[in-house]
Amino acid sequence: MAHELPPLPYDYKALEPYYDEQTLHLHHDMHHAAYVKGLNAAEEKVQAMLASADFANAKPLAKELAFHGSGHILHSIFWTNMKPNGGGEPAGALAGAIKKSFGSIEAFKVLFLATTNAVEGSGWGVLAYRKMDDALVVLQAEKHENLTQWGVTPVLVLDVWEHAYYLKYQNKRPDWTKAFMDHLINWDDVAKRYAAAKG
Ligand code: MN3
Repeated sequence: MAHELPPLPYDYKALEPYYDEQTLHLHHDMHHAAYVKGLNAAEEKVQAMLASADFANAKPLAKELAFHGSGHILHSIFWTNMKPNGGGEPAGALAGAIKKSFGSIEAFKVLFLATTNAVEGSGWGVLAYRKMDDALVVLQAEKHENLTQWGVTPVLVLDVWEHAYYLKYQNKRPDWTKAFMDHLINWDDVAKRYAAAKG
């Protein structure tokens, strides 16, 4: 079954002025679409490899699966992590879990933004749930797939590839990440993802 580009849960203009319509079009319609296409192509090539019993391309295909697969998954989370008139504070079980893992909501926000702003080159800031010890962890992803831990479920992701913010924010990455936290973050979606990951 081929993967499909999920539609945005809001209009392309809905996140203005903090996330501009042009960037959203390019980011969703071109960049995310390319990861979906890349993942489908890689999975087809794996099937062809299995059918042919010629495994010469096993290594590059594994890399493509990791890169395009992670790109598709992270962007699919990212769109729903934003909403018009977002921001504010988390509530309920998610707020309790954040306080347990990071001390306070404010401390989490500072850590998450510092971690995200410090990504070298293209990547993401990630808040993930780790079932092993019932903890939340803040991680970076370089590109889409490097620097993760095994066995964590991302619940909040913030894209800091230049394609995510350069048209509007240019080199001011911290302005983009602050706008995301203050005006776009959809805590209800993060809470839903946290509850699902916790199971
Ligand atoms: Mn992106």
